[in-house]
Amino acid sequence: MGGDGNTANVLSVNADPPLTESSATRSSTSNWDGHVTGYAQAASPGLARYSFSGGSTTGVHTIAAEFKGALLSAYATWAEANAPTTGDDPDADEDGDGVSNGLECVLGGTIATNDLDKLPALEHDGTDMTFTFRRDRTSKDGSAVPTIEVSADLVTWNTPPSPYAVSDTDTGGVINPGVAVVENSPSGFDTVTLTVPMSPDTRKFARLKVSATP
Ligand SMILES: [Ca+2]
Ligand SMILES: [Ca+2]
Repeated sequence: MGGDGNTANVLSVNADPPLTESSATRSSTSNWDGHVTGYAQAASPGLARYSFSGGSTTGVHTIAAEFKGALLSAYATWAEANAPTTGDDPDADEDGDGVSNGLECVLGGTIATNDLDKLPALEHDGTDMTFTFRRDRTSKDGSAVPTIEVSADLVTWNTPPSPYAVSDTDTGGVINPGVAVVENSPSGFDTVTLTVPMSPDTRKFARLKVSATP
């Protein structure tokens, strides 16, 4: 948010994301009584303009203005804090830790941490393949959607029933084949586990994809 075209009598604020509601009040106690004469939400998104009249232009006065913007999506909120230069590209890797921005949003990564250890874990027990990761619960607003893809040869992916959708809500126990979600376990995260029988394949692979909307 920054000033735009300010003059002695006009305060303009250009906000990104656009303002949805604004108000201005005087916080000094004397000269500004009655001097906030107008407020206009300009046609250009996010531009709010407050007009003032009269009063001394030599004194120091404080005007308190409150601005309320549209809520950022989960991905946009993550990117604003953790990918200031590459956030528009969910496939980019802002901090170079080997985990893409979209994946970091879902896995709870940050720009300040190496998040390789948050990538999914793959195990085979001879009967089943399990693929597990923890989803940051703050990512669940549809702006960063995880799916799990399975392959028997690392060449051909997504032979049905792959890809597997990941439920936003608790699925209540093990699903085989399919994706089980245990909400808020551990706190702040959902534990997501895909379980699929190995048969009839001798090898099986899985990977996590995130479709993120900047
Ligand atoms: Ca990264
Ligand atoms: Ca990181």
